[in-house]
Amino acid sequence: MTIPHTTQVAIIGAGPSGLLLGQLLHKAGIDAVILERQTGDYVLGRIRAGVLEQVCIDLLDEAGVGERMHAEGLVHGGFDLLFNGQRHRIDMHALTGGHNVMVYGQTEVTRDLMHAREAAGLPTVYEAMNVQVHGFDSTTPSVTYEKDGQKHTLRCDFIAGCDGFHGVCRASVPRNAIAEYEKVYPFGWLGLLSDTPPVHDELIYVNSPRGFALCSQRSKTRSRYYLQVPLTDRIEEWTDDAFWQELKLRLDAPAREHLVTGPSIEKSIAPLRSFVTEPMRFGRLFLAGDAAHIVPPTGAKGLNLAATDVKYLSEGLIGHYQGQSDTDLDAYSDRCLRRIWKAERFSWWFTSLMHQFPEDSPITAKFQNAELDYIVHSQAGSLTMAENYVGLPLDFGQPR
Ligand code: FAS
Ligand code: PHB
Repeated sequence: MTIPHTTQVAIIGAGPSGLLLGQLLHKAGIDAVILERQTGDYVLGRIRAGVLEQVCIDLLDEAGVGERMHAEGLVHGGFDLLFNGQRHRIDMHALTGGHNVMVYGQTEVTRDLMHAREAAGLPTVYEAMNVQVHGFDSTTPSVTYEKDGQKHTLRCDFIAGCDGFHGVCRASVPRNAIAEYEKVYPFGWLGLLSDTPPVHDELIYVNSPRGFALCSQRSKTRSRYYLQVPLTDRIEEWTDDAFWQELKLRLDAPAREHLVTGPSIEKSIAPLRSFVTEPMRFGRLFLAGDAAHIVPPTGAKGLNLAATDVKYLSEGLIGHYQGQSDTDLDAYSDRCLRRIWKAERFSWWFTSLMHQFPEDSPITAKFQNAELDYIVHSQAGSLTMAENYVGLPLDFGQPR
């Protein structure tokens, strides 16, 4: 494939943000080139999110890549909270007037988007090295990169920084032009993927004196489990047997009896942080997804926030090219941040409610159990959990 040296939108990163943006722009007849530093297989090999909000599902449908998701994804109307040895179901479907979530792995979302891009013959440069962004404070930005030892320049109208938390785009913004808000949690999540049937037909979030655990899934035959572990833990220290043993110690009797263990096909430890960049626009450079914000995965918001950023950014770019109006582009950052901060607050709150913090005194566990007991026995408490988990409406709290 011949890679153009000029395009309308240069997208940095072929994760879900970059690929979804590329697909929505293509649908609107807007040219984009995606530059990705890894190989496609490497991107697919990163095991991450598992739960899609309705807003994300609708966007994937709008992008024309929802067919396999609807065929293979699992619609969940609720999830369980396990604390004090008791399991309680949050009935999201009933509480929110019919809203659900879809269990469909980020790997599959990414695969569907990659296949759609390939099928449309759209340009993606994998293993693009030393990507650098230039002139985004002018009307003629550009991106330079190296591929197979050759240096290239891509001239463009706009740059979409979809390059994740460790990307180059946010790092290229002058420090005096950006505010960064961060909270790092004193523990990590040890995740294990196994080709074993899920322990339950819905997710189980566990607050146990030994630490948080989560029983999730990817299909009826593939499960995803997480354990809270100290930041000092290394993956080499965790054998599969040690993982299953510890998980059982954090579950209730029914789950222990139903748990099917087996060899891990992936195992990794992820750090947890809350992080937000303000603003998300710098002239002709727009940050989207993990490039601009990170949530602790407890609330399953990371991928879903990325999708909303991309929705707002695609609307802004389409308005620029088709409607000759920059109103939506100018509103991009504020629209995203209004939604981002509410998801950040929910993710922080849910993380604080479910995890053991090293500095906590015994009274904190009492507070946590009291709050969980209130939530599961209060209509208002259960509703606040449910409406945040399924995702607030897109126009929630937006100025009229
Ligand atoms: P990504 O980080 O997915 O993609 C960015 C892409 O940019 C990558 O492919 C990277 O290689 C590329 N890139 C970076 N620097 C570059 C450069 N200089 N040049 C070119 N390309 C560059 N969310 C949930 O909802 N639930 C979860 O359980 C969950 N678990 C997670 C576990 C881990 C370990 C991590 C890191 C994140 C997790 N997340 C989870 C959040 C995750 O799903 C993100 O929200 C999602 O990947 C965001 O997608 P992107 O914004 O595309 O960023
Ligand atoms: C997952 O399946 O990876 C998953 C599900 C829900 C979460 C976090 C991760 O809150």
